[in-house]
Amino acid sequence: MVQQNGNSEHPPDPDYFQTNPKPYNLDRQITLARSFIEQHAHANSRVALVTSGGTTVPLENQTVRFIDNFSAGTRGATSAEYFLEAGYAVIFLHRQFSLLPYSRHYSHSTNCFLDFMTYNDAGAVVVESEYQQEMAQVLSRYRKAKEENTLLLLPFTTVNEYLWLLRGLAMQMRPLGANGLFYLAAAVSDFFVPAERMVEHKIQSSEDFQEDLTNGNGAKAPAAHMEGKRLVIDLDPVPKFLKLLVDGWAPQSMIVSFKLETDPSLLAKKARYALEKYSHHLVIGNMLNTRKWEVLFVSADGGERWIRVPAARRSKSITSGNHEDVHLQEPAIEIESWIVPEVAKEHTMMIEKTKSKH
Ligand code: 9Z3
Repeated sequence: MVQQNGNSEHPPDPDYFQTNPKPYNLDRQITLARSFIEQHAHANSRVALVTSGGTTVPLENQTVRFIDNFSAGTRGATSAEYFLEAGYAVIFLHRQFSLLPYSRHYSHSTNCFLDFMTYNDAGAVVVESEYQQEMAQVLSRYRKAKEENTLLLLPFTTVNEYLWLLRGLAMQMRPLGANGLFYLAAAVSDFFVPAERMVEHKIQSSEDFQEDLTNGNGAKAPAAHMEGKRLVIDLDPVPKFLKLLVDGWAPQSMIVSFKLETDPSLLAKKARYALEKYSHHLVIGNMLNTRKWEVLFVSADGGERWIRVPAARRSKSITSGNHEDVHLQEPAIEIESWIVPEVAKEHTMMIEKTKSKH
């Protein structure tokens, strides 16, 4: 049953969903998710909701300008493949046009996808021989996911779309109980422009066109406006959705969040802080510059451990100038191939614990 606001067992949803508009295609996306989840719940399979890519914060209703969050979608798309390999069905909630499972091997690459192609003697387009073997493997895994209907792709762009979708999907996943897993790799905006403070039209940079700064209802100061030649942006905090997810939307699922930092002295502290604040199961900390080589697992049982892929392929290069620039080549192993089995193992333990309670 869908949790209603005001239920005394759980904190009510904040005003957020009353005051920020439901995305026009939400119902269609939730309907797709419902039948996907029903199929896998019926088979008693595990379902992972993998979030991926960055959310945007539009500055105008008819959006020309927006603020973006860093994420190519590599963590999410790569992890989704390993979850599928581990037997999970995957709902892939991703930033539109960011990396996707399987196609990631050929999109966004330094090679254009046409560089993987050639002509055979008969003039037909075929895959270059050097890519044949790897592409055959990727293709077979992709086809298996399609045939078995184990991968559902759902796109978002704005933080508002993301939050509505996350809430809607969490409610649909409830019947899965402990078989549900949330793997929150998306880079979600911490600040946003609430609908009531969003201007309708493109903000004019020219002082000659700045007369109308109201948002139409005149009630609240617009979040972005020009002061002379300066653009001033004043953002609200995004509600702490992780708290809502853990306590209200998906209390029985396993919840894994990622913590992104750039200052190494803060990573462990901030990851532990998040875990204690939201009381979920696992925080995976990563640094912007080393995220493909190492991650820090911080668990609810107090444990902290680094997972590092072999350092043999690391190289240091000295740039001209006085400072040393650490240049990291692609790692030899995809770190997600180690992260995901660890997460799945912890998920198994959680499921066992839940079973033994009943
Ligand atoms: C991450 O930390 C992801 O691992 C990355 C992946 C965004 C670094 P890429 O897609 O990058 O491989 O290029 N995601 C979580 C980021 C985030 O917004 N976390 C919130 C926080 O740090 C908590 S949910 O406060």
